[in-house]
Amino acid sequence: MKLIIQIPCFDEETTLPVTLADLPREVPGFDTVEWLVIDDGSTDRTVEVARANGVDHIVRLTNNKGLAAGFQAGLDACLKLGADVIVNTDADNQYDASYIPALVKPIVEGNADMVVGDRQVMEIEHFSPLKKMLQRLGSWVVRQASNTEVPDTTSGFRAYNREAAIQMAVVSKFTYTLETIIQAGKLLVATDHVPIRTNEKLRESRLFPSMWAYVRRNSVSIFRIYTQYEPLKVFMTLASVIGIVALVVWIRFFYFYAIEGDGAGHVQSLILGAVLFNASIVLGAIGILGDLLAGQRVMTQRIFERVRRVELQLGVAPSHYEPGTNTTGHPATTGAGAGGATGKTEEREALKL
Ligand SMILES: Nc1nc2c(ncn2[C@@H]2O[C@H](COP(=O)(O)OP(=O)(O)O)[C@@H](O)[C@H]2O)c(=O)[nH]1
Ligand SMILES: [Mg+2]
Repeated sequence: MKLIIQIPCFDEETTLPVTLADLPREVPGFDTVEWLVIDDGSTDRTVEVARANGVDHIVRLTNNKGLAAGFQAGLDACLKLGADVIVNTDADNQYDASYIPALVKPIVEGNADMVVGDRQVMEIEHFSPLKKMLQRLGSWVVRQASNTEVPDTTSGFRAYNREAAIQMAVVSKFTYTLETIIQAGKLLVATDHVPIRTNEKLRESRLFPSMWAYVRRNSVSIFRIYTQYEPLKVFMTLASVIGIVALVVWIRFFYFYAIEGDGAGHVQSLILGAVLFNASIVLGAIGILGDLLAGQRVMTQRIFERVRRVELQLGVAPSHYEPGTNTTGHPATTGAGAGGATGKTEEREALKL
């Protein structure tokens, strides 16, 4: 059994050594534990630092593509490098790496496909009350949309087994944390969570430079993801609310028209009711279209999953891959398809190109 610990990085030369120093090389249930750094177009010495600290694998994106894309590229590479389980952690050493064995335990025991580390946000001192509140609201919305019980949905400390990783297809640009949970809830992925601890803060969040950025980006993400996955619920609710207002306005008009005999003085209500009724119909139609698109998306995702399985079977090499410096104890490029040029040749042969 092989565990790969992946770390998405963007300009992390200062904190990466601290994070790597804490990572385990042995975890119960695994024969090998390897480290993979995803360098998302860093302009500092992240890659050199990663090499100097003995990482096994590097995925080096040419320019900055954002955390969600980096995360997805990492998962893909880990699968192609033959990982049975993938752990994701942050480069700023936010998560206490000594909890990795606890994080992977439900997977090793066969009770979960994906495990999310629960930071028990309410107890983190350096989180402001507003951040805690948003965190709770966001987590609640995600639980509603995903039918899972994950308490800390924005936690980046995660473990995925092969099956879970193969099924994940993140399209959000900005966050993968919320979307992967919703997908897990909708796909054949069993989700669990374990309590974990966080370390002292080493630096400010890069993803959210200010509280306002945190509020804005998280609200937009939650709204977008929720409407993407539950369009019928969102638009039908809106349509019903507006439809009811339209009815109330119309009833008011008919009251004056039929009972008081003064319809002419209340034409505005008639017009307003018609406009609202129209809006309600349009929203309902958007809900139906959204639902059709969501259905299409599930089909596309299933196809994507199968393409991935075929790729893994063929041994297609990971893209943007560079071997790291750790060669002690195991060849760094074991696993299906690893090894740059050779992998590519096999892939071409297999595809008869
Ligand atoms: N791939 C990638 N990773 C990023 C980017 N921005 C931040 N990260 C990584 O995402 C993780 C979390 O970032 P951080 O700034 O600590 O945000 P926090 O989760 O709010 O604390 C760290 O490992 C960062 O290196 C980015 O643009 N691309
Ligand atoms: Mg952080």
